[in-house]
Amino acid sequence: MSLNEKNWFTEAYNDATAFSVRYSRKLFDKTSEFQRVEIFETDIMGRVLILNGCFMVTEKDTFIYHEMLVHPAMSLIGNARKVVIIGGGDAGAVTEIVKYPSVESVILCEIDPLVVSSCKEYFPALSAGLNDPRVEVLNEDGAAFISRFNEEFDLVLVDSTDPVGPGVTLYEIPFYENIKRSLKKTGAAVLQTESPLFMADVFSESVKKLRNVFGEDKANPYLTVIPSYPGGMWSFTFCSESIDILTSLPRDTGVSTKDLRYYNADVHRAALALPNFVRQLL
Ligand code: AAT
Repeated sequence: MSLNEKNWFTEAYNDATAFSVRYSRKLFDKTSEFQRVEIFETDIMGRVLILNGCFMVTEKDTFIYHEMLVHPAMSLIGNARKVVIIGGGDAGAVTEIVKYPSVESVILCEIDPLVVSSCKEYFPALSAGLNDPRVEVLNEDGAAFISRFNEEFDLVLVDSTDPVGPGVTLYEIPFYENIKRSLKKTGAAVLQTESPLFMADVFSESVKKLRNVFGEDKANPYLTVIPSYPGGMWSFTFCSESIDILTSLPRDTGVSTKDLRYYNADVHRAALALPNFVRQLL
């Protein structure tokens, strides 16, 4: 097989590295006021969602991302009732959250309605959680939305794009301060904080800003592996005034990890182990 054959979709990470997937069909290609949304059918990665030229979802590995975004925090909070997801218009995070019987309301605040509508059509299993009556979808800038609340939410998830275009405000200190204010004292936030290997600066800056806002020992990254994201090694950062992710144990939530494909108590513990080069970035 050669890269010169046609139908390769390539995400260029920079001038010298890229990730390519060969597709059998292009299913969708529209441009909203925020970004270009493309969906391809591929043999190996399943359907893939590309926003502005970057892989956001592949059917092959997106379960790792969404399970690791949602379940560590939900297991530690134990009885989360009110949840907000900022970004995440593919609704994969919503679909994981609605598995919890304790959840009473989920707000999905995705700036771009085109992402939600296209994913509903082309990723029906991933976005199935949108049919749950507890879920409300808002099309608004997540930074503006979260600035309006005071001690309201048990969990805020930031399932955002990289710090370009509409995603820029989601990497700034005022946004982090507003998340903290919107959380109940017993609540937590989890943010996707990029690749410590390929986006070391963004990772390092984000965690430092979060520690600045929440407290030095109250914002802690954990790691997983997402093959379709730059560098493969991926980080999330857990922030909470009252729950210490480094010492707390997962609680009984009514969701059995036997029904999940990635997350379990051993994976939870292992995800907190940080390699030396990652520690040095903090
Ligand atoms: N679930 C994995 C997919 C994503 S997509 C992130 C979403 O954030 C996009 O749909 C984008 O429209 C939305 N978004 C961007 N900026 C804002 C904003 N200011 N307010 C609300 N939503 C926003 C995450 C991929 C992770 C990175 C991969 N490299």
